[in-house]
Amino acid sequence: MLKLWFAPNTCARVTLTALEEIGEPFETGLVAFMAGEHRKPAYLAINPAGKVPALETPEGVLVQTGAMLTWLAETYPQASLLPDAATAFERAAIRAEIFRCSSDLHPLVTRFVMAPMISADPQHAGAIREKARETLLMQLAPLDARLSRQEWQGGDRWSVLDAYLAWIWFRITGSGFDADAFPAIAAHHDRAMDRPSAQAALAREQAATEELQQRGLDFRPPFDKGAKA
Ligand SMILES: N[C@@H](CCC(=O)N[C@@H](CS)C(=O)NCC(=O)O)C(=O)O
Repeated sequence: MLKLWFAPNTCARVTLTALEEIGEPFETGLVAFMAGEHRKPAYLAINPAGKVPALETPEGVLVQTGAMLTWLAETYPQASLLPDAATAFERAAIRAEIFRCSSDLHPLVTRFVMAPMISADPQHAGAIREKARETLLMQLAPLDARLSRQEWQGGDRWSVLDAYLAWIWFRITGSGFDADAFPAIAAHHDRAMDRPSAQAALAREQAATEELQQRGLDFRPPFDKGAKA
């Protein structure tokens, strides 16, 4: 059986949503950041990078959200996790959207949300956050334009690309990014979170959050505004 290592509110939500969308039974393992579990040998044996998510599969452990999503999409084609693609170019264009989320947007999310953790000098946090905000404005503009013309990232059908963008939007608006700047992305986020697989992922996160709270290990990022998921 598949096992996803995760923590609530993190990018692991995207893979969690993909697994819920597939609908096959899977296990989860909760990583308590506040207890430093992601830096302890037991978890480093699963992902030596000390990050979530990590997916245990019958063939071995997969790390990197984009790798997990493409593996799940190929392994469970009936779930149609990614947009249809008939040619090598179309498949590459879909990977470009995954890389956009994992390589361009996610690092900006980290800088915007976790600015005090990026530099050893706390005085740099404001500048880091502002630069990330400016770059996010530039990078999200074409996505807002696209989503004002079409319902989903891939066209007229939901895919995990939508779950990925919805997580990015949740994270930055939860940290004070102006949601009014991109009304089409804001509306897309709400559509994406209405999906039963997204709601099921949130329910698992909620249970994990309650477990962490009971252990006194609930994690809130520095600029958390408590945005709705
Ligand atoms: N490129 C990785 C990024 C994973 C990542 O940065 N995960 C964050 C949570 S969103 C994490 O585990 N951070 C803890 C740390 O870096 O100490 C992916 O796409 O899966």
